[in-house]
Amino acid sequence: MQIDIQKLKSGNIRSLSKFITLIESKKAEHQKEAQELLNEILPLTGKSIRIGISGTPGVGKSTFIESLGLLLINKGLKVAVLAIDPSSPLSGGSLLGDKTRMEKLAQEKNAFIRPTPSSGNLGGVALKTREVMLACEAAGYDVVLIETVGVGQSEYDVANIVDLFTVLLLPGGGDELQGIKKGIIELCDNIVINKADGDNKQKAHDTMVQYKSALGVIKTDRKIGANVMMASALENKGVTEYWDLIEKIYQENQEKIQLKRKRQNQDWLKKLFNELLENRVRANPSLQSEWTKLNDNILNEVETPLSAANKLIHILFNN
Ligand SMILES: Nc1nc2c(ncn2[C@@H]2O[C@H](COP(=O)(O)OP(=O)(O)O)[C@@H](O)[C@H]2O)c(=O)[nH]1
Ligand SMILES: [Mg+2]
Repeated sequence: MQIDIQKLKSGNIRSLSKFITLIESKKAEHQKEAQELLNEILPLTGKSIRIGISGTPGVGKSTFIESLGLLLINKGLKVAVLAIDPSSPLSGGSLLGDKTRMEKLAQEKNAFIRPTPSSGNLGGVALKTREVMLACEAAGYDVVLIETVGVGQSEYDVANIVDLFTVLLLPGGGDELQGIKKGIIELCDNIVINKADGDNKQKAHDTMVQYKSALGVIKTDRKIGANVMMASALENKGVTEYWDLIEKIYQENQEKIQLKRKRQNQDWLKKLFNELLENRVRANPSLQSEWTKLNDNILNEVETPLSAANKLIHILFNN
């Protein structure tokens, strides 16, 4: 596939779309080509603000992203929205009232909205999303917003490709009620109590106060911010305040953000090495037959697990 990097760099949508198709292709030759191109564009990447937006389905992620996106466009910024495809079987099909299409934002020429496949092979959901994010950065997007599906392991993976991770919550209701794992709250940088409108305003305020005290006790060096605010994505309230806060966090934490990105890269290297190794192990027939034999030995208690594991390593590395 012919992709002109100069054109990509100038923000040509056709080149960007072609590049993304290449990144998402399952064909080995395309993957190789995509990796070569990604290496080539690396110097053009890293300049965007990378934000993950998470929260249970229906909480208002897409509506919030659309409001935020329009705000950013008005500020003269180019915005890419990568939505982990909610219509996939993984998330149980699309939901009633889903605003995934973000119709108003989609009409803006400085907005690029793209669903990313939610079933990944290598690296899970987030690897492809990360590569698409890099392609968008090379094409000059200033902000990349990633909408997650709101459930499961993919949340953790997405948190590990963005600079700041925001969780949207509904007014009232405990964590379990909202289907939010405690771990997600622990790794997020911002909590936004959405739908703080109509009869829900007071409830939203109470929820905000509760989470403020909960966040205060969580300390981890992976977090950059720790703040809780209210918003109404529907009425476009609190969105400006949210962005002001993000900008402030960026200005004050440049070093931390760069360090976080380096750590993420190292985590990815480790994760991908382990996955590739496992794939090779699975594809190695002599190892597989030996594995079955040694497994029997262990079950029959004629050999220790360490002795068996060492034999497998010998086969794998020929020594
Ligand atoms: N009242 C109210 N409704 C909202 C708000 N944000 C989103 N919604 C509605 O909630 C439903 C789900 O929104 P959507 O953005 O698709 O949620 P997502 O699944 O998290 O992406 C839609 O009917 C929205 O109109 C809000 O701030 N206030
Ligand atoms: Mg959505």
